[in-house]
Amino acid sequence: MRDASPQTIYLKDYKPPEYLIHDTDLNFTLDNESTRVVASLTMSRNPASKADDSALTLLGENLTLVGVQLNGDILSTDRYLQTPEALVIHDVPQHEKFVVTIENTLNPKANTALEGLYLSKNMLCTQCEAEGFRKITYYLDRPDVMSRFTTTLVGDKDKYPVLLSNGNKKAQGELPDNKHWVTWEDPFNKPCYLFALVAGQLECVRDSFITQSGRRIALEIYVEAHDLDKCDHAMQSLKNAMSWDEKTYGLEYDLDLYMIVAVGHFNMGAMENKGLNIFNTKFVLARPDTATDSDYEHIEGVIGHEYFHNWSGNRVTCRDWFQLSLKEGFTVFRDQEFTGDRTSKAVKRIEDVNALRTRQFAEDAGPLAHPIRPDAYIEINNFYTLTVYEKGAEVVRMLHTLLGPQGFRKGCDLYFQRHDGQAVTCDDFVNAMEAANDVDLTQFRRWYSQAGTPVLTVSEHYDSDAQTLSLTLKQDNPPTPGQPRKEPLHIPIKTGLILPDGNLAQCRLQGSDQVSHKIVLELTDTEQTFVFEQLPQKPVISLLRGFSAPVKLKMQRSLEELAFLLSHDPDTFNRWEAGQLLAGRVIAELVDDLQNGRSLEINPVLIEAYLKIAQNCWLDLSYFALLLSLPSEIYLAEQMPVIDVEAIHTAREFVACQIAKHLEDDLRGLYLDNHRDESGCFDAKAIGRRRVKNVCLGYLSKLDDTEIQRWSLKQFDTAKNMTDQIAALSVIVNTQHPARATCLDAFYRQWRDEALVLDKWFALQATASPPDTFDAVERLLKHPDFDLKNPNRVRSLVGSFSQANPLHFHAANGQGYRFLADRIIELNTLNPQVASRMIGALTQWRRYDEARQALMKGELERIMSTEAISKDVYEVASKSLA
Ligand code: B3K
Ligand code: ZN
Repeated sequence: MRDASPQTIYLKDYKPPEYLIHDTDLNFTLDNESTRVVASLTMSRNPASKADDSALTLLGENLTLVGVQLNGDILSTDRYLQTPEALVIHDVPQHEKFVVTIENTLNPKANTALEGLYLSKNMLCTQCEAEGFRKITYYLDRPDVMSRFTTTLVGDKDKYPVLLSNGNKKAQGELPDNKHWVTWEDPFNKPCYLFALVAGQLECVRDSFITQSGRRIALEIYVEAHDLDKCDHAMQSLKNAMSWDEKTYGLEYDLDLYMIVAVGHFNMGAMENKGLNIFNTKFVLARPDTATDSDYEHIEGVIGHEYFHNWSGNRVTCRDWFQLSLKEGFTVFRDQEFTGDRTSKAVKRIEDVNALRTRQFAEDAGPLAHPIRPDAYIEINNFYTLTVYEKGAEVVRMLHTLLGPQGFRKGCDLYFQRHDGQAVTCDDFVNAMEAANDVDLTQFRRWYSQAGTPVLTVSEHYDSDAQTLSLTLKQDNPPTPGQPRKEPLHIPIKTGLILPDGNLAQCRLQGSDQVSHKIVLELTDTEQTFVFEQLPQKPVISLLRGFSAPVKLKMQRSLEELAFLLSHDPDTFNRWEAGQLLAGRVIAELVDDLQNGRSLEINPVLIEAYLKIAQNCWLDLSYFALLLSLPSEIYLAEQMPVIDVEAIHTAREFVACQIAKHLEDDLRGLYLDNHRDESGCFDAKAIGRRRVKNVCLGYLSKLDDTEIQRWSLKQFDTAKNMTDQIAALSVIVNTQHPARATCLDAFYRQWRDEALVLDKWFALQATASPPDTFDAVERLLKHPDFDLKNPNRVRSLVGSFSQANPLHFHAANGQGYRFLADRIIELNTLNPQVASRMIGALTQWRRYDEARQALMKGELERIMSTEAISKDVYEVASKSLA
């Protein structure tokens, strides 16, 4: 245990920086174990700062200081003070510019936290966001200090033939002893979290893009030689993103060069460093036989996300880290729309809402709940959360809904125009939206400061004499840690009224002269009644269309009404949602039967509804595949007051078997119709066919039929693309297939040299349902290809098991919890960021029965007693227990 608990940082304590850094001149002499950094910082006092301290405090961690100069004079050690976290230089000039020069060394190889400058295999690379730059040199490491960077890299020609940093290459040359150097200059002011360097033996794929104003941008993707054949899709995605941002937001790229480097060791997905994005290989590399259709989509989405940050994040950045959602929520919204436009809007929206409702809603209801703009943190890396990112994107989406696409675009234009080159706040973003549209968003701002998911309770009353439908909406904003009482929020609710013949009725709202088939109700009070007029027939209400607000909707619906919406709602989201609610209700009843010792019987309404879906003709096949899919165990668990993982699993399996039995002919027909040899094809139809086929195979495999077993084996053996191969393997692993062991082994031998595919092999076994899963996970931990120092591998085994295998992770004897806590304790010293991410599965302990609660709490307490506990782990574990 630490002696004192770590310090909490508060938004209310924000003060402008005391000093500014105008120019940052960096010189690196690269070495895997001892890199030398000379930083020359041209600085001055910040006139906006009220402090009057003549000392300058620069932050630095894990650095070996060699020397300090002020305006060229070497400072004796009494002129400065060194602490474990800072370098304080006494008496710097107060009225004129001055230059501080610092020389230090650091050890990239020892840096297993992968923050700052580190080694990924033989490649040197950096990750500075949020506060990693201070692990490279002493600096004002905060986003509101923006500076012009010039970077010179010096290194051995054989070890580091490629030397990259931000901006444009200015000069290069040769040096004695087989060394060379390159100087990079970034013409844009930037905070140090956007700094990057990469050095190593890399190969490059080149292309170019002509902007709307006619400038040619060089595009370069750097990978290891072995991966050169997996870059085409990433390059095409980058070009798609560049033209989408021009078309949708009128935003053009600013430098002459855009570089992406793929590295195998990376804590997150990717990083938007100016002109030099560094990516996890997972979001760059793809070949039809190594990457699934979903991988292809995620790659395009993440490439888009990092590219869009060039404006929403880099040109306009955050004043402080509390404002993180300013760039992340907005950029996630932008990437969601991009992917929706590139693939299927309906499917993308459903996938995003699914992720939000399973993971973010849990976060918002648990001990770590925080607003999208948090007001306190211990370790900022813990706040790169689903709330800041995904709920943040929902908040931006609500602005889009309230202002309409044109109003929203006007607001964005004004935001970029006002704040280009600045470090600003979430309020500045909303201010621009208000000013551009002449609206008052005072109440809407509460979404930024209030945590928790609102519960929306709906009641309706149809008056056939008056021909009116009254809709009463009530919002409840539950208390969250530190926020016992909440104010009502401004909630946009997209609504439609569906007539018995399936057509949309005209909405005539009392007190408004607007008449339309679609309407946005704006709920601003705790309770409000909306009256629709001139309705001779009682319509079925379709509420919260497109999931227009991140809320939990509570509405009494009969199964028949849900089946009606599933057949008729023209809103693709609500149509799918009706099916999920229907299936969810049926499964919940079965869970109740199981808990009360009753025998299980399938509700025929569900079978009829699924038959209808299967027999309908669908244009968007990926959407069709989603309609056919049951809600996940994790989603079902979210709906239960006390989660019963075993009953949920059994009930859901029972329903899947019943669907397979009753729809067997249709499912077989669909499988055969959609089973084609089009492995290199990635158009919507081919992807959709693979999805439909594989959902059908999943159902059919529940039948325990030897012919179906032959189908899956054949699909596994002959698949030329990863989507089909892994889908077949998944079915084989999750059923009592006689070829299970052989197939797993064959897959391993086929792919042992492809790290990303091997990750899938680990993940598949970690998420399997057969009873021997835990033993397999323990065995895999000792597998020669398992490596606790590689975050992708940790996520594929430890992350998948704890976060995506509720049945086995929550085993009643607590072995899953113990396994996870042991890994977290090991990771605490190696990589605190990855360690603290893994705690998530234990944070939700209050949702389980008493016995499990005690076991989970016990493990959290054991984690808390870890020696030399990191800030990251301390914050999440202690708040989980609080
Ligand atoms: N901005 C980075 C995330 C950095 C995380 C630091 N712990 C990637 C992104 O959101 O685009
Ligand atoms: Zn981002």
